[in-house]
Amino acid sequence: SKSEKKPVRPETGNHVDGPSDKPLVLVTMGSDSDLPVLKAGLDILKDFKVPYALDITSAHRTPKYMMRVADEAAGKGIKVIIAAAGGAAHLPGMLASETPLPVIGVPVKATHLDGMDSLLSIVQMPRGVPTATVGINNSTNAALLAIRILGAFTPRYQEKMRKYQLDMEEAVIEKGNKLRT
Ligand code: RP5
Repeated sequence: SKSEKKPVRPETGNHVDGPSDKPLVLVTMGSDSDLPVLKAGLDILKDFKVPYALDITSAHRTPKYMMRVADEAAGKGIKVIIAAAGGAAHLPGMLASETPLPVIGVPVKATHLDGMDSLLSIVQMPRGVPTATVGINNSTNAALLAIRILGAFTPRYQEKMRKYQLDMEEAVIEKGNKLRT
């Protein structure tokens, strides 16, 4: 019957930045309700022309698929994983337990606890399984950190990061100039 039908297991990692580029960053989330929070980070990855893959891997609702994604990511050429989750936010830590890649967790404000639950679930990993953690809903910093990691061994990303920093500096100085005049 229909209710017994198992969902089709997708190929891990669909690819959004042009057919010839292999994704370097995997951006995944616990639920599609996290997607609006990830938008700012995805825009940064697009600006920096970083090929990325997007997926939904719920630690609690699709645990086997999540572990498969974590297991296969490095072999597929992924260099960094960004994982957003809210509430009992086990996704980034569980991914980090199964992949040797750096994992950056984005705590999502999703419950009555305003994201503190997600933040603490992600940041308080046991020794041995590091999971980088950015601020609540701060997918911008997750993307920028991922690009800094890529930049450590890819000069063009490091150069673009330098330019991003200089542009930011200039924008703040300009604002100060306006206030002072
Ligand atoms: C987590 O629970 C997701 O990461 C999401 O932030 C939160 C709420 O998910 P929904 O079931 O309300 O979409 O697993």
